[in-house]
Parts: sequence; structure tokens; C-alpha cells
Amino acid sequence: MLTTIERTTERTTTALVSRPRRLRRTPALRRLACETELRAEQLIAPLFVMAGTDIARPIGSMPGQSQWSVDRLGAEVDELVDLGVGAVLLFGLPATKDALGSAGWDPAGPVPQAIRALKQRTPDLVIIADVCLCEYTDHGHCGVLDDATGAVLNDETLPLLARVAVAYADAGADIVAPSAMMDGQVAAIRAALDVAGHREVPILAYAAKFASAFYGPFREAADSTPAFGDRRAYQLDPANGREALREVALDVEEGADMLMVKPAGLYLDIIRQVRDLHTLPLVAYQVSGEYAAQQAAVERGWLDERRAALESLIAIRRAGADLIITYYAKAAARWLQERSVDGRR
Ligand code: PB1
Repeated sequence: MLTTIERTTERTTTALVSRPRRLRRTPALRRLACETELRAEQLIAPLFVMAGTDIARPIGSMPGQSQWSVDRLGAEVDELVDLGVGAVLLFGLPATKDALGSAGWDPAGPVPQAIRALKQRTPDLVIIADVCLCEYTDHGHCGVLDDATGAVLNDETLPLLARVAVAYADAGADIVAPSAMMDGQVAAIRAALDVAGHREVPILAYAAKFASAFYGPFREAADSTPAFGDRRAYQLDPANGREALREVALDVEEGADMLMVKPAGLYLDIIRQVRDLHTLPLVAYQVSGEYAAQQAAVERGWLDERRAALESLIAIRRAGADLIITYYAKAAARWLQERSVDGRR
């Protein structure tokens, strides 16, 4: 004798029109129905290269990441290439700093040296060079300062960023990536590259880069913490989504070849809107603080490193990023390799 609840349930189940769980029943069906792909080729590994020799110095705030001298960088890059990682993004730590950041355009500096060495070792590896002054200035800001007010001078910084970009292109960089958030930086760098004979070198614009609380570990790794103040007078307010879209549109107008949103995890809405508004390749940067926060939870046993990392990367891809700059690049490429072997989803 069926009770009222059982009768009702029986009517409901027989009347069920759709059963979405049918496609989640087995790993094979889940693979078939998977909507968002994550491949090693879509990952870009940030690397810190410093002056000196025989240095592979772990970064305390970013477990698994190191500062490399050029001679020690090669073996790390070989691993990335073997794992199929799409590209590397180089940041320089110079031997000396000054108010203008002149070590940035020194052809003997760590980044040009690393570019030449890596191009010799692995000619096919895509090398992206971050273009900014903050790693090279003794005050840690991304541009030159007004002596009286301490403000970052936009127009005076542009030719210096252009010199850095040309120095990296001269060394053989495949792509330059201006991250200073100066108005007009893409146009200035494009003009300088063309005049210097680098018409074919693309620009990956850090188009929507927010004044985020999640850059701390990077600043420790790159020794680029501002000596005073902050970057809110040139990086975007996290509250301003529409302003970010205006910045992206300006970089497209100035000739950007690729666009970036940064950080990533807290800015999936911006990634989605930029994806829907523009057709250029879209890169998202999962920044140091996003990585460090997850790793801290992993170290406390609160998160499963592999599952949490891959989920965070899938989310960025699902939001619309074609490529992801991530400190998980090597680990994720390895997990993806293993998964393609054991078929786990
Ligand atoms: O991983 C990160 O936190 C990236 C930090 C990023 C590098 N482009 C900038 C963060 C900062 O504002 O210090 C560096 C600015 N040129």
C-alpha cells in the first residue's frame, strides 16, 4: 500500500522530463560532456631571473617558486617545455637600482641575458618579457617620480618603458607585456618597437590591472614593494568594472595584440565582459597572492592542492580567458599529463 508521499513521489519521478544526472553517471560520460578544456599549452609560467650566477633561491611567500640566475634558469625552463607549458613570462631582478630604473633597458641586464640564453637553448619556447620599471627603480614605483610631489609622472615614464621594451625585443623576446598601467603605454611602446625594427613583436597589454591586495608575495619575490604610498594612482580601483572596460578599449585602440585581466580569481566578471566585447587573445593572470593563499591552505591540510589548483584554473578558463599566467603552470601541466593517462576527471 503506497503512502501519500510515495504516491506523490512515484507520480513525480515518472513525470520527470529531464534527468541531467544521466550525463554525470560515469567518468567517461563526464569527459564527453565536459564544457571547458584546460591544456598545458594554455598556461604561462612567470619566472624571476636575477643578476649573478648559480642561484636558485626559493621564495618564502610562494612555495615551489624560486628566483633564478640565468645559468640556473635553463633546467627549470627545460622542464616547462617538456611538460608542454605554452610560454614563460620573465621578470628581472637587477644588481643595481636607481630613480629611473635604468637597469631595465641595460642589454646586459638579467632579462635580456635570460632571453638570449633561453632562445639559444630552446628556440621554439615563447618568451614574454614583462615591461615595467618597478623592479628597477630604487623607490619601487612603476614609473618615474615628480621630485616635489612624489607622484608617478605618466608621460615622462613612457619613453623609459619604450626603452625597456626595445631592449627586450633586441634580445629576442617574442612578446613584450607592459604592466606599468601608464596611460598611452601601448601606443608609445608600439611606436618605439616599430622604429627599432620590431614591427613583428606583439604587445600583450596588462589592460585591466587592478590595485590588488594580492600582489604582496610577488613584491617580495621581485623586491618591488613601493618605498612609499601605493599604486592606486595608476592601477585600477577594484570597485570599478566599467573603468576597466574603458582601459581595455583604449589598449585595443593603441594597438595591443593581446589583452590581460589581472588578478584573475576575483575578477571573473571582468574576464567574461572583456571576452564578450573583444576578439583579441585574452590572458588572465592568477597572481602571487592567489597562489600563496591557496598554498597556505594546502600546507594546513585544508585544501587538496591538485583539485583546488585545477578548479581555480578551470574557473578562469570558463570565464573566458584563452590563456592563464599562473605559478601553478608546471604543477598543473604535470597533473594534466597524469590525468590524460589515468582518465580521471
Ligand atoms: O604575481 C603577481 O602578484 C604579479 C604582480 C605584478 C607583476 N606584473 C605587478 C604587481 C605590483 O603592482 O607590484 C608588478 C607591477 N609591475
